[in-house]
Amino acid sequence: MNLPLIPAPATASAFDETFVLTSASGVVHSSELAGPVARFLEDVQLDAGLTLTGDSGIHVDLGSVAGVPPAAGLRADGAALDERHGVEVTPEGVRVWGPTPEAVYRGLTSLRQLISAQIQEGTAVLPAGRIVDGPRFAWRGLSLDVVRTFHAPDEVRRVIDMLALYKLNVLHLHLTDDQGWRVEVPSRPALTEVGATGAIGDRPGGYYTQAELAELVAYAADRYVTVVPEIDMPGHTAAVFKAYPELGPAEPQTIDVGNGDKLHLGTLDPGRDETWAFVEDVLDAVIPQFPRSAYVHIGGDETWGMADEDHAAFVEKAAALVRERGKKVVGWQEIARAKLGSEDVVQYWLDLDIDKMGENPDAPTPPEELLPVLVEALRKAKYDAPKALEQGAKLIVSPVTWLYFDRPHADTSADPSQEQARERLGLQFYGAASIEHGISWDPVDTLPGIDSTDQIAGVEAAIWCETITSSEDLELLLLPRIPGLAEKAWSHQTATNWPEYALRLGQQSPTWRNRRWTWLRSTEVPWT
Ligand code: TNX
Repeated sequence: MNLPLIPAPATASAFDETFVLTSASGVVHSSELAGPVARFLEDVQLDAGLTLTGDSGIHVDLGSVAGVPPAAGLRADGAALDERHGVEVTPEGVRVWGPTPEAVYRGLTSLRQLISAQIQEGTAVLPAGRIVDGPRFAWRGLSLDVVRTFHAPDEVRRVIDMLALYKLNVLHLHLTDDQGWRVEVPSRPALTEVGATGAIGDRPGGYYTQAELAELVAYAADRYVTVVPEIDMPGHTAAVFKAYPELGPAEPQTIDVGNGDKLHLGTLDPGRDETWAFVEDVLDAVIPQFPRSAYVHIGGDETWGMADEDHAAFVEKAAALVRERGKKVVGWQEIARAKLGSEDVVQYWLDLDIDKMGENPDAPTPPEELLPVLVEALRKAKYDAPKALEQGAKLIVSPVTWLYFDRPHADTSADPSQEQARERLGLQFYGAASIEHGISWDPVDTLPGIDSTDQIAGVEAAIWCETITSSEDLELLLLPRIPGLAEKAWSHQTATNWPEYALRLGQQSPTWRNRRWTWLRSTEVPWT
């Protein structure tokens, strides 16, 4: 059955009847569901131009759901909440139910998608049927680089809207990097006064004030999305050294990588007391700004030129400081080279196999001067995820091959005016990837050492913004890839059939048009 739903539901059955929804319809609900229902009404208006003014037709209630397995993995908010839900359409009306307001919100999200796909002149003829659904993984996210290009709060809200529409529930904000520092730390004012001023090349810098972040976190929470902060350390800290040179190397070194961007070789030094006073100040200021997140992401990636023992010492101490503050630790896969606890989470990203690169004629070639650095990084990276699993940590699956949305698009656009941006966007040395490629994999098969969903905390894509200069650029790489991420992170089916998926994907375009989102109008997808 081809319901216009992404991600595909766990179970769905259809009857030969319909229910006709018009602006005279409305939602009947109890007071504890007022939040999800208000969101739904607003979203149906924005997605489909339908204002529901009545008080009958859709019944929403708290009720238990059976028949779908519980989600595997970890929730970023640390809560034990159930997202399983049911949606039933009969000729008499629609019923949406689940054991928690969040579960009901996910069910109402399916209903939103059904309405948008069926609406014509203010009337949605919904096919009768019954959906019982729930996620495969509890952590379903997107990591957003707000450093290389600073994205204003309004743009971040658009991204949160995209995540929520596809039942994704984590926005991982990469808040700090070499090119800029984007979060306020009142005890260290130079981080934002000096460290926030730049981005890549001559792009404007910026940062989120505490008030702006509070609004973003609340906006996300209203949509059942948890914002997880990343403070990247001990590498990727050139913006820290710009603000506080005494924390950095005496002579900071860089390698030019083109496009106005540089690789920075300096790292924070775990042997210096000033380093730890700084890290504590940062954690004390940042953690309270993300009250819903049970985790702090400490980065830990690409510490070019740092001795392995120093890196491990840094990670172990930084992780201990996070745990002391009542939060759990997540970090890029390199943190697995340190001693971890079983509650720590490791984000597996580097699935490029250096030994296989020479065998593949299509494999991209990295810039010459970066080659030695990359070769060394990739050789060590092979052991990270296995080491994490050995230590009892769970993995967030974010492999470059499948989930780096800063790969160029291989699909051409049906809109010739998009072709120039398409060719310019994404890091060329990753090689271009098609939308079909993006759904041709399964999270459990991404690493030889993973043989069960129990080893996986969740699934997260990453969008790095070296090549992105505007919101349109950002959205052109995010869409239509975000629905594919949701299909892999939520849906229990381990193989997705491309022609069937492409039909469902094509049915998303009316909503995207109404929302004024930019997306790659791939010639491979039958957009409606
Ligand atoms: C590697 S992924 C990085 C980022 C870059 C990205 C480009 C990771 C943990 N570090 O600093 O932006 O590659 O795709």
